[in-house]
This record gives sequence, C-alpha cells and structure tokens, in this order.
Amino acid sequence: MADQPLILYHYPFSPYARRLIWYLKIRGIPYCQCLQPPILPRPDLSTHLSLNYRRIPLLAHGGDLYLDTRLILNLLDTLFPPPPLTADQKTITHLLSTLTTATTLFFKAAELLPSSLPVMKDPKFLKDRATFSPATFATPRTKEDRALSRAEALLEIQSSVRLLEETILSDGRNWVLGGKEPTRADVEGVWVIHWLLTLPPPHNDNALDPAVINKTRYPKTMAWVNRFDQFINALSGKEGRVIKGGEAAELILKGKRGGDIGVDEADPVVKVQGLKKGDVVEVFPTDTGSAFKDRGRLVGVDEREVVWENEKGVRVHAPRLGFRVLGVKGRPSL
Ligand SMILES: N[C@@H](CCC(=O)N[C@@H](CS)C(=O)NCC(=O)O)C(=O)O
Repeated sequence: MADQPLILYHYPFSPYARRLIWYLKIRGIPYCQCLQPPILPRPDLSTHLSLNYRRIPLLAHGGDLYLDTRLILNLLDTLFPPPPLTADQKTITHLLSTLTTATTLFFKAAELLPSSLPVMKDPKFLKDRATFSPATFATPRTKEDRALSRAEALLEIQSSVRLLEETILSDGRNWVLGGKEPTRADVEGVWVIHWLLTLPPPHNDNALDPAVINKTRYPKTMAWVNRFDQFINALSGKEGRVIKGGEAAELILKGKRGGDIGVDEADPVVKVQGLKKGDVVEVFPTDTGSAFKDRGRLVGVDEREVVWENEKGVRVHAPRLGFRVLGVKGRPSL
C-alpha cells in the first residue's frame, strides 16, 4: 500500500501541518500537496469530499483520508517504517508527542500570538477562528485579563523549554534520540516552540519575551531549535508537487483502500452504544472545531482509530483520543 499516492491538505503557516511536512521531508517520503485557504470555506474538502471536519492538516493515502497529525504520523511510520528504536527511544518520542499535542501547550502558544501580527488584526481571520476555538478567540476579556493570561501562557511555554533543557538535551546531544540526524522525536518536541521563535521579527520577540526565553537561560534548547531550523531549511525545494482540489479528489475517489480493521466489540465506546458495522455514526473532535461534525457508516473501530464511509464514499479515519464517536439512532440516512 505504500505505492498509493499521499496527498497533504494544508496551508504552509499551520504549525500542525509543519509537523507533517518536516517529517515527510526528513524521511524523504514522496507526497503531493493540495494547498488550502487558512480560513473557511475549503470547497476542496467540503464540496469535493463531503467533509465537515475543519482542521488542517489532513492526509489522503490512496482512497483513505486521515484526520489529525497524531494518526497521520503513525500512518507514515506504518507505511514507511523508520529504523528500529529502543524501548527508551520509543518512550521519549511518545512522551514528547503527549507534551506537545495532548496538553494545553499549543493553546498557550496560540494565546501568545501577538496582536502586532497582521493576521491577528484581520477581522475575517478572527471571526473564522472564533468558530474553531471559542475559548481562545471568542471570549471577551479586559486588557488586564488578557495580559495576565498571556503571562501565564508564557510561563507554561517556559516550563516546557526548561523541561527540554534539563532532561533530554541536558547532556549536550545534537538531536533528541542522539543520532546524526533529527527523527520524529525532534519533530514532536520542537514544533510549538519553533513556531513562536521563528515568527518574523519583531513578532517573535512580542510573542516570547526575550528576557524570559533566551540563549543564556536555555542555551541547549535554543541551539537545538536553531539546528533543527537549519536542517529543515537545507531541505527546502523538496516539497511535494502541488495539485488542485479536483485532481486530489479524483485520486482519492478512485484510490485503492487499505485493509478493514473491523469493529472491536469490546471497545468501551462501541459497547456502551451497541455500535455495529454499517451503523450511522457522527464523529467530531472534542477540543477544537467541535461544531464541525461528520457523518457516515461505521466501517471499523479499534483502540487507535475510527473509520467511516461518508456519502461521497470517502473512507475517513480519525484517532480515538480527542474525538467523539456517536451512534445516530433512529436516523439511519446520512
Ligand atoms: N489535533 C489536530 C489539531 C490541528 C489544528 O488545530 N490545526 C489548526 C491549524 S495549525 C487548525 O485547524 N486551525 C483552524 C483551521 O485551519 O481551520 C492535529 O493534530 O491535526
């Protein structure tokens, strides 16, 4: 199945999308990219593929469409297995992913995006993001509340930088797993702090107060982010071929599909709702973009992913953690 095309839907300034682009480039995995607007609507997804999910990035592999970078990185490792890791290396990679994708870290970083950034003054962008993350973008706050909230956000980012400085990078290694080149572990650890540090000046300093996050306090982490940035910059020009939404949809709709994982009847969510293969389900993320729900016939569920087929016949995969799967009883049509 690694012979099926990979199509990445993204826009380049998405820090989540960079997780994938970097990994694809570091591993030399060929892919195509279908560029999306940073705000809705995205007809390449909503019209061509009948998808309501509003987050970026997504990755299609043949006739299967995968949501969420956590699931997508695991897919890439299944399709293109990296060199074997020790148990300790697997643990570090996994825990760094947990730190940056399953905590409030990203939301704190988003809170630090400075109002000096043109996008943060764009009413269309702010209105769009209010439907994505009401807690961050739609909650009215006084200037003082906002200043305190940003200060607390900076403290949380600082604490994650200190963690890296005092643990995994403390022995002066170049890369998280100690090899000659970055691995998935570096991608998992670096993307949030890299996002803010590499905002164009002066916005980077407006986001991360240089009196708090600097080379003197955190020399190893700052050098590592810089090293990673240089490594990635040296790979520029190796981006995938850009294709239009129509071509991408055509490839997906006629693409070969992967194997069927079946419905695990012992799965707690399956069991409590009595879900069966073919039932109509509604699936949506529970943290951001929760108002954008997808429907389809249940194809499979295990502890890692839920798979459904939507009205266009697209087979969609979402991770289990951070997503809700609801049986739609009494309304069996899509
Ligand atoms: N857990 C998701 C989060 C993805 C996410 O929040 N992406 C942001 C862009 S960096 C997003 O979708 N923002 C709203 C949008 O682009 O519509 C993942 O790992 O893919």
